[in-house]
Amino acid sequence: MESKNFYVTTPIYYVNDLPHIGHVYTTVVADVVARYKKLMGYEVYFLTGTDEHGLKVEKAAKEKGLKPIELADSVVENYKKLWPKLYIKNSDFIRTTEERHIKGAIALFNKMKENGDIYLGKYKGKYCVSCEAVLTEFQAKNNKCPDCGKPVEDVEEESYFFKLSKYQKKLLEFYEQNPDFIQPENRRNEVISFVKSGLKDLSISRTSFKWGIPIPGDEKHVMYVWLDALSNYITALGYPDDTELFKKFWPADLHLVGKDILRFHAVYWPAFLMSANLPLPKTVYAHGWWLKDSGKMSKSVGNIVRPQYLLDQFGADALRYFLLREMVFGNDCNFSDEAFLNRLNSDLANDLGNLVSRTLSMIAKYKDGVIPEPDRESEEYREIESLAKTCGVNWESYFDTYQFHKALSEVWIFLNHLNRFIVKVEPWKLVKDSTLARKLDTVLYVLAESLRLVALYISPAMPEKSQEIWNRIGFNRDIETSPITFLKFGVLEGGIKINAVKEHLFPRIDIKEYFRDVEKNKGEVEKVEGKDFISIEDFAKVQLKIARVLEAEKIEKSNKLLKLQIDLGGETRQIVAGIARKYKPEDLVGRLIVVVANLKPAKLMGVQSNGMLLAASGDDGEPFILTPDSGAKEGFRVK
Ligand code: ME8
Repeated sequence: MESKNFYVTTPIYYVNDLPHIGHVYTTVVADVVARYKKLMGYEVYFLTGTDEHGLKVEKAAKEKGLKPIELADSVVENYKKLWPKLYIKNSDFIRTTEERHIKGAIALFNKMKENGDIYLGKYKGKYCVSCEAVLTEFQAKNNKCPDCGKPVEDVEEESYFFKLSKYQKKLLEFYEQNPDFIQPENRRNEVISFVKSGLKDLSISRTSFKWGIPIPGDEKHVMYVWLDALSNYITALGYPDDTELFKKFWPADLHLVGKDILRFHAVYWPAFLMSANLPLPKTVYAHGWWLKDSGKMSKSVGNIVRPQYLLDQFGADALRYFLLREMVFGNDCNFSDEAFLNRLNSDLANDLGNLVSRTLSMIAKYKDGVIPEPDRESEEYREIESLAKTCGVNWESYFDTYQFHKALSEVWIFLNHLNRFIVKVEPWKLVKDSTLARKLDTVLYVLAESLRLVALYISPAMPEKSQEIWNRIGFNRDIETSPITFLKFGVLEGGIKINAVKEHLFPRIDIKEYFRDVEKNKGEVEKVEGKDFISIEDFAKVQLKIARVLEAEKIEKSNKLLKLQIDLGGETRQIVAGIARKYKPEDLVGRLIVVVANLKPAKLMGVQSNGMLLAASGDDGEPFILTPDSGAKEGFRVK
């Protein structure tokens, strides 16, 4: 019988940089797979974490005047705070600086050594710090890394070596016998030709820097960061101890990686495991790159997409949906705000959001908000039941083969059928003819039941909004722990009361207005980030004043903005502030704040703003309002 456990991992991310859209992508995909498998009855273990050792992190810390562990501690916080905001529910988060990991990585090294696969030698060659990759002279043509294009360093030092060459034949046999091990197919072929071209023994220790796990018995060496990092997938399960977790979840079912690090996972990692007599993971899936303006994102170009802004503006589900729907899993994909907003407006606001609104408003209007009992033998019932079945079968097979964009597009095919079905049956006409009452009941029921199913189908991708749909149709169950039997059409029972909510599930975004706001924000950010000093006269041009909040309310269609009426000492003004994610309107009324009183008036999301509230901004954009010391009064100037 097929085992009902599933172990999925993401790469562990370097702590030299803050999370960006690429890290978000892999982790969202892992979360979606984990949620899907849970829905299908699996017990799931989902691991992510951070890769904290190595020269790259050591150098980044030095540049910032920090100890490596200080840099790691602060960056890790960003990851740990970001994941819950994206509804990412990992089972564990491993850091390679944790004792449990270090102990496991050393045990793996010792095991490989015990089995005769590690020897001491001399390493002379090239090293790419950015990729933390050992390269041959041939690979590093013109002293550049073949993967990232950055300059490489010359290295010559004593080093421990792993007998990778010994595993060339075994690896090729393994790939042959396990065609699903490396996916997608084109990447598999690349790896196979790489291995066929000849494997050299791998240098797995360094003596020229200190930030790493010391080699047992020869502590001037630190462990090669990739041996250290890859072992996280087993150390998190308790390796080398014979833990329940290890027994249950190793070997991993799915290692998700970006194409940049496939070689490490599909060549080195299985060879290390073979050497330690451990079973090999079932699949390593390499996805493509998110590109910006069709080019690679990079810090030096300054085109890295950080998720925080999109997340704040449009919520986790919109971002998750976009990432999954837009990218063909395995291929590269361009990231653009236009594409994001178009998906939001057309797929989420129009196709899905409108269907929810239309269905529920008809049930509210024609049936007093109670879902009617259908005629399960009728033509309408059968028609929609059969469409739902087709959708379900395709959805499952696409999910099982990790074709997320296709799985979602199947659901949208179904949604479009439902929208056309409403136009065809014209419920607004049925309601006028009492002989057609039964037909109207069936039509309304099948629409509500389809929404219940659609919500379940999209729940791995959109955990928040799918639950919201269930709540709105009055199916007050926890979608995350939904039993597999709920994936059948006809589960909803007539007689339940819907929760008529007026707010749109996904408000439409005015794209032109959005770009106007973004342009303006960009200008402000550039000004603030400019490194030039300003004179006291320049500063004096900014009128900072104390104000008291008189009224506060949310701005419709925005997750981020609040409209405030403030008292500036005799003068009442309206301003708009981007603090809604953290502060509730009622908590602000009566508070003293600091505002820029002479800022040029502007419109944000169509609402007039005559000043700007001051707030400190955390690493991930979280706002912290500034408040004056007690005794300060409305209208006081801040200088
Ligand atoms: O490589 N598009 O960490 P890392 C899509 N620590 N995905 C992207 C991306 C992009 N533009 N940029 C990054 C490391 N990624 C090692 C891993 S694992 C034992 C050690 C994603 O912080 C993608 O998953 O450089 C890639 O593999 C990962 O981030 C690299 O993260």
